[in-house]
Amino acid sequence: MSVEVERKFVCTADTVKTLEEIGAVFLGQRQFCDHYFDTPKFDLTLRDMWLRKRKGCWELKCPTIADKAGETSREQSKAAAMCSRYKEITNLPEIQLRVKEVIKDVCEDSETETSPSQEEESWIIRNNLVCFAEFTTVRRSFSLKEEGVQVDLDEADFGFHVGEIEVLLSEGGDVQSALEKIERTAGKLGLSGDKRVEGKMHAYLRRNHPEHFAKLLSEHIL
Ligand code: TPP
Repeated sequence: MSVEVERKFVCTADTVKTLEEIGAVFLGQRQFCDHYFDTPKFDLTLRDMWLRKRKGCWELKCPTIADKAGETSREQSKAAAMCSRYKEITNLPEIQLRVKEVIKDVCEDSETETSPSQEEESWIIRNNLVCFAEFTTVRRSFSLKEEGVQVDLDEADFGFHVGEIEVLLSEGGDVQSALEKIERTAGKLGLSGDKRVEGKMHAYLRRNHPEHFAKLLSEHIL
């Protein structure tokens, strides 16, 4: 399990040039389609849990325990406020356990022998999970090697662009130093502004599920 610390930013026509100027190395471009799942009552996302299938693999993003990352100064608090921190779980049995903690299986497990893909399918059905969002992203990735920071420039197929500065930590890793690396990178990129920038899912829900979007906003999840 890893923890992703990231700051989203508005990507402009100059971003790639600036990345080159500050010595970022282009890692490549890839394309992926995300399918996000939840119950019809949105039991997962209303708990800030984001279950998706990307390139055939299941991933669950869920909140880290509410730690304050030991912020001691105003600058540190501001850096933390600009960033999000999520646990990323990619091990399917662990994902199924986490989901089960939230949603009690609607039907009992069947006794019949099933293949892994059938088991996956029946897990989705048992938990009444449905796909509520599907979109494709073209991602260009850059690395700032000396900082251990990755910068992704995402273009979603519904006409939305966003940049992300991110650091991946193993569980229990140094969040404060990750925040500092992100803050330094944001400075090098000349990012100003002290408001969080919305992500792809934010923009997708605003357009496609306005009622659910409003509910997530009122619960301070988005
Ligand atoms: N990002 C911010 C800045 N605030 C939030 N409350 C969330 C995300 C909530 N959230 C956590 S994971 C997730 C969402 C909507 C699903 C998409 O994650 P995102 O980091 O936007 O996409 P990725 O870079 O993993 O493709």
